[in-house]
Amino acid sequence: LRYLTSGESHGQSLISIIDGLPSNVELNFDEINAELKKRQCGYGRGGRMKIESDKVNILGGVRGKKTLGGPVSIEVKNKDYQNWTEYMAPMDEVDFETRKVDNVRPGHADLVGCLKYDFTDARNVLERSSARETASRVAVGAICKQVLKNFDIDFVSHVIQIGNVKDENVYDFDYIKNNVDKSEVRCANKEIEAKMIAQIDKIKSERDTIGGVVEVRVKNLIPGLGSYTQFDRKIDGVLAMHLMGTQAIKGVEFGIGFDVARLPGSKVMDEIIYNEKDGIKRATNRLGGIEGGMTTGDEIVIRCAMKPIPTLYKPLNSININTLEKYEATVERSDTCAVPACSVVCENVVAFVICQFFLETIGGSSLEDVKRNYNSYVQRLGER
Ligand code: EPS
Repeated sequence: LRYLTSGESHGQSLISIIDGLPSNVELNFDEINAELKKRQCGYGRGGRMKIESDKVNILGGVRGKKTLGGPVSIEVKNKDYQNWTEYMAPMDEVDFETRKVDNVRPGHADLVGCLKYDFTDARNVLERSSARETASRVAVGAICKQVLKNFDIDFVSHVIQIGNVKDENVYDFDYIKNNVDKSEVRCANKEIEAKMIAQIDKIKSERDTIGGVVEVRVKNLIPGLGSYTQFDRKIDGVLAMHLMGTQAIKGVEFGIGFDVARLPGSKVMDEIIYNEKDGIKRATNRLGGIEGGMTTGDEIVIRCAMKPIPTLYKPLNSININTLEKYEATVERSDTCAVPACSVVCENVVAFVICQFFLETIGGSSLEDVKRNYNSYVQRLGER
C-alpha cells in the first residue's frame, strides 16, 4: 500500500492517489467527510477554516461506492482558490508580484526551500510546505480506517498537552472516544480543557503561537504486524517516519517513551502471562504495543510533539531573501494553535501505516480474500 499527494494550499485542489487497496471495500463517504471536518475544527485556528468545508470527491478507483482494487484518486477542493486564481493558476499567466513572499519566516521551509529550488519568491515553497496538505493525508487515512473497520481495528486520538498545560490522567480507549470529539481542544478532561483554552487565548493576545503533544491509540490489533527481520520493516520505525513527515512534528514516542532511558529494565518490560480464557497477554503495556518492531496485539500508544506554528503575528527577525537586508518576517494569515487538528492528522497518518502492514501481513486482493486469510492467521495464533 502506498500513496502520494499533490496540490498547493491555495491551488485548485488537493489530490491524493492511494494504491494497493483490496477490491470490494464499501466506502462510507459521510464518515470520510466527518474525519475531514474534525481536522478543520479546534480552538485556536485562524480565518482560513471559515472559508473551507473539506469534502472528498473520488475521481477513480471506486465504482458504486466499492473499491475496484486499483489506485483510488481523491480530490479535496480548495474553496479559497477563487480568491487566488490570478496568483496561482497553473495554466494561465499569473501575477507573481502581489503575493510575493521574500521576507522568509524563521522555522518555515521558506529560506532553505528558496535556496534549494532556486526561487526568489518563498510563495513557491510555502504553498506546498503548508499544513493544508494534511487534508489529503486525513482523506487517505480515513479510507484506510474503513478497510480496517472490517477487522474491528479502531483508532482514537487526543490532545495531552498545549504549551505547559498537561493532561496526565490515564484514560481507557473508549472514554477518550466518547469524550474527545465534544472538546474544542480534543482534551478528555473538562478542567484541563479550560486551562488549555485559556493558554491559547493568552498566547493569541501576545500575538505568538503554541505547540503541544497529541496521543494516538489503536486497538484490536493482531500480533505480528511489522518485523524484527530488517530495519525498514519495523512498524515503529515506519510509524515514526510517517509521523515525523507530518508538518510541525518534532518528536515521536511509543508507550512510556523516553522514560525507558531513566527506568530500570524491571519497570520497562511488560511481563508475559497466560490464562485459558484470554490466552497470552502482557500484564502492562509500557512499550506501547510494539516489541521487536512488531505489534504485540495490545493497544498501540504513540505520542507526537508538535512545534508552534512558525508564522507569528509578532514577526521574528529575518532577512529579505533577494536583497539580504534585515527585515521582519512576512506575516501570512495563520493559526495560534493547530494541536487539536494535528491530533486528527496523526490519527489518520497512523491508520495508513497500520493498514499498509496489515495488508502486507495478511495479504489478499479482494476484501473477501483478506478476511479468509485473516481468519486463518487468527485461528493459527489461537492454537497456541
Ligand atoms: C498554513 C496557513 C494557514 C492555515 C493552513 C496552514 O492557511 P492560509 O495561509 O490560507 O491562511 O489555515 O491550514 C490549512 C489551510 C488547513 O486546511 O489546515 C500554513 O502555513 O501551513
